[in-house]
Amino acid sequence: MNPKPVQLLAVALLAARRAGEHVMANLGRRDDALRVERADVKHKLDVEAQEAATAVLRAAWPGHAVLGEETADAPLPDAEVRWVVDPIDGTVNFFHGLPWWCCCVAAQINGRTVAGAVCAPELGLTFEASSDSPALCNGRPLRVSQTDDTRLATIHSGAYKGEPGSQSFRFMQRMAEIAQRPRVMGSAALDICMVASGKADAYFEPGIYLWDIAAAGLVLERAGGTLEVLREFGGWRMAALATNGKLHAACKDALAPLFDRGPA
Ligand code: LIP
Repeated sequence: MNPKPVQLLAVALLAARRAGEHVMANLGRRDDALRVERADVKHKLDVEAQEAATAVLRAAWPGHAVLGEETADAPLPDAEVRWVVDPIDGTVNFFHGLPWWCCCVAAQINGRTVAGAVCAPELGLTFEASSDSPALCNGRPLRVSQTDDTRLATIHSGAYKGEPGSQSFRFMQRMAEIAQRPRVMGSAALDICMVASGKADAYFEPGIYLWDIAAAGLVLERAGGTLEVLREFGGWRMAALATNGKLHAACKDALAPLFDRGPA
């Protein structure tokens, strides 16, 4: 018998908070990178924060599988419950001293996300949701915006970290063309949580990973929004569209022709 979604949520929150506490206790190590790449940063605190979150998950349910960004290439045990961890979403922001980053922990049962926690400790924000409980931010209910015209919408996006000046920009340009204003903030999870909060209207990224969006995606859905994977590219990488629901079809229609020219 699997744990109930609200039980999984309680542990997801604890794990995300522990990861965030570890990072906050080491803010003086912002430049302690393992590798500074052309379009990404691999940070020692990513590894350590994932270890802090995983310790909580293992203590609760040793038999569950844990998929973490820092160990994504490792073989995953066969288990009905899979935890999905992004220890620092917005690592490049963190490395540069920008507080717009978060720690994400989601629980999936047979591939369906049933609990999610997004903890942004430098912003003082914790987002949470389960399939049996509402989307909350710091304990207060969330609701998506009612914006139904993209020309009045803020649409967030991001660039795939695989290479600089990537193919992502043609997708970002298209979103900018239909939006009131585009936004590129550097954390997919926080972008999606802003849509859930009604403070953004849509988010799209042509090459994003499951750990970036799983927890925030449930928060969005429980706040009345829609998360859709438009393409899957293997290796947990996908093109994902998150909206307030009212803008979903218009955003999807605007993006469709671009996919015919190949992935980001
Ligand atoms: C980041 C995402 C962001 C994307 C970056 C990167 P990370 O995740 O949150 O939306 O544009 O390329 O993938 O690497 O900081 O966990």
